[in-house]
Amino acid sequence: MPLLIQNGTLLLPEGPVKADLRVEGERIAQIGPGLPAEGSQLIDAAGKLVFPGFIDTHTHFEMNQGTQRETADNWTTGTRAALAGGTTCVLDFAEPQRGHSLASALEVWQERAEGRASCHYGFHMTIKDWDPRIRDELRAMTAAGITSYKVYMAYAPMRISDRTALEVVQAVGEEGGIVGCHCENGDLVDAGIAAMHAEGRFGPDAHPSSRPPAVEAEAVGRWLAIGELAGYPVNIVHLSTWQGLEQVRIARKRLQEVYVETCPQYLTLTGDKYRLPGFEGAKYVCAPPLRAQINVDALWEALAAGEIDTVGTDHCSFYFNPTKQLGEADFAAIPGGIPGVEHRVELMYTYGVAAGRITAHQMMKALSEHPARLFGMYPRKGALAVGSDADITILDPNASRVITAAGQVQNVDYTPYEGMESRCGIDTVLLSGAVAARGGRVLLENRGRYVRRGSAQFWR
Ligand code: DUC
Ligand code: ZN
Repeated sequence: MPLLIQNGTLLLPEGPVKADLRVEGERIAQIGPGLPAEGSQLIDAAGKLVFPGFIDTHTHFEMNQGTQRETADNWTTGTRAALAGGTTCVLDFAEPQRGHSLASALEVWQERAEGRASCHYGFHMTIKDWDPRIRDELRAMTAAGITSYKVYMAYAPMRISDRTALEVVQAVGEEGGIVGCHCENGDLVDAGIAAMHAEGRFGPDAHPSSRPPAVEAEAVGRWLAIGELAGYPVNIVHLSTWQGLEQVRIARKRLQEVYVETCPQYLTLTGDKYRLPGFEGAKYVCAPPLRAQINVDALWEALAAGEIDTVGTDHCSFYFNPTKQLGEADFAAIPGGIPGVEHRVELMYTYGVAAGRITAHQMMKALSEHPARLFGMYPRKGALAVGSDADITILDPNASRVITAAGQVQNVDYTPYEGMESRCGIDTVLLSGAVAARGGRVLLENRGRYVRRGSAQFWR
């Protein structure tokens, strides 16, 4: 039976409009005021905001940071939490083992996700090794719908040289894809950790001191130089500092095309968390680390000014007990990463839209349209438009609640957002035309499908 969403404020590509929207099968069939109700199942969206399903550009489900360091959320629990929180599609990072092919990673990730995912999904591919064999695999990756990649400037087992980064950006650019970079200078991080140890600092409060803003800003500047020399647009993942942002501004002044992602944690939390009593600070250990308030303000301003393009979570959940506690004697051994896939939409609405920092339309762009464009899914996803997939999130701006670990769907024993206010509710989530979640409760599981993505669609 067709489904009619009535009287909502629809976040269309051109702006918010009060209208109705009809879904037939898995697609949006009609948009307009006063659509006839006959023969349709009705959803009353009066007073609510109707968004194209939100896309999380950055998750790590079933990721392993070494023995006993498996993430708490797997594909079943992570995508269930995403859906409960209003996210209808996630882009997760597939990672080949060192010396293994990209195809092997794709196969593993497909196997893990297929039949278990409750929201739609695609994969970015991580490049750790670079040789003619991997280079030759890019064509097959494009055919399989993988058009985005990630390289690391930090982490000993992953980081690549600047020369390799240049070659990767060129090769992926020729394929019509985009490369994102984890911008932290790995050598300086190693030096920072060693300096903390030399000072006898082994607790979580040493974590941000070991990788200060300059470590990110230097890497952002270098990454942008690499992008400029390669002659293709590049992406920066999880930007966390105003100094890094300044590097982006310099690059854009020279007319370089660069895209930027930040995360809810860098927009809503600060580095004070690392000074919580006992080992509590470990809950917030992620890389890059949480920063001082000046960065939070700068990132919001940049989002409002259209300088930041996407907001993904970097969801990488580890149990506090026992996993984070593996680093009790040394902050450098705390598995890095925090959960967020379930709370991103509420946080962005509450601390962005309801707080007057960004508009609902800007939120739609950063969480839905831009991810779909940059990662080759637009307008099938990321738009309320006739013919687009009926992945739809209806948000109630009159609801409120307090975020707690006790009330969460994601499979982890804490949330970094414990006790924070949410000034909205995830009312109804449609996945491919079916009501899949309501009021934060998942109604339909395992309906997620792989999204075969096309070329990046650049707009800058
Ligand atoms: N940062 C984290 O904190 N965890 C996973 C990967 C990353 O870049
Ligand atoms: Zn990440």
